[in-house]
Amino acid sequence: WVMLMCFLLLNLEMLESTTIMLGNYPSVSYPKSCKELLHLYGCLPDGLYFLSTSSGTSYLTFCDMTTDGGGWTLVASIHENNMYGKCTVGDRWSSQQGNNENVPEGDGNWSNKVTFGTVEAASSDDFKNPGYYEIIAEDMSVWHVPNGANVDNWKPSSIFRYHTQKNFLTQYGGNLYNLYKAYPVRYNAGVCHTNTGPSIPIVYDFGNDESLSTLYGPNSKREYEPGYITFRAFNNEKAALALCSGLKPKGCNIEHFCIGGGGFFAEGSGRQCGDFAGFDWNGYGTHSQWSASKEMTESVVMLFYR
Ligand code: 3S6
Ligand code: CA
Ligand code: CA
Ligand code: CA
Repeated sequence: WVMLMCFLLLNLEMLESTTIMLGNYPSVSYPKSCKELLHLYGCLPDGLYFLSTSSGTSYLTFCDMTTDGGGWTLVASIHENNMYGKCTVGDRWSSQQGNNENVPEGDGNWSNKVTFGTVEAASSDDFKNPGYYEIIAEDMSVWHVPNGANVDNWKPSSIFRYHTQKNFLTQYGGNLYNLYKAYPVRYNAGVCHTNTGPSIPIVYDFGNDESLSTLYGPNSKREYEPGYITFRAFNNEKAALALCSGLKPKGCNIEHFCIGGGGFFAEGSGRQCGDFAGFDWNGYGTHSQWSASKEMTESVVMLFYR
């Protein structure tokens, strides 16, 4: 039944947006999230759709309409454009202003309303849309997608995918914008262990506990517990890291397996400042000691809300 309905609905191509007349000026508004959109139509394929904010901004983004019932809105991607550039151009999720103790929050994008990028380029550059701060969501899904992959290949080519399932975002203001207001990604705003933000259990959609150890370095394996997503943690030198994907830190050398961050990393004279911090500590893509694998280093981290 569901399959048949799905087929019929998709073939009707009944996707139309609502047109509201404001005086003589036509203004178009779309659903606020992929979840709302899916509820309107019952069944839709994965792909690009228009959404609107409450203030009337329309934007195109990707909806995962199938994983675990679908309704997942892509709100951000974290892309490392130059692993050798340490807090240089393109390090929007840490700092583009150099490793600098006087700029402890770096670019501040985890907790502001600055948007950047386009959905079509979300695997080739950083992406952040208004949904990041506008949508009130309950759960998150994360995809690690090879750099440069085309939209249709994002899901099939992902090297790691998972989601949360217990509405954790409700406790943190419904989105990452509010979560990071409460847990600032700022150098020296806390210390390792004591001030670690929430660690939320995950359900794997592609990959497992073991595949994490093929993505992060062998030394890192001793410093984390797989099966979680962790928000805002500090390393040994009080550098703030924004997101630890797939794990909960146990040790304090988290710069090798957590991403995003503030604007200052004390260890190694800034050798670990940037969107993928210290993923290349023991060489680029070597997967030896603390270094992540080449496939992890060259994959973008996509964040979805539902
Ligand atoms: C298993 C080797 C530990 O070596 C340490 O890692 C070394 O003392 C530090 O300089 C280095 C980094 O802090 C790793 O993050
Ligand atoms: Ca960089
Ligand atoms: Ca970047
Ligand atoms: Ca370290």
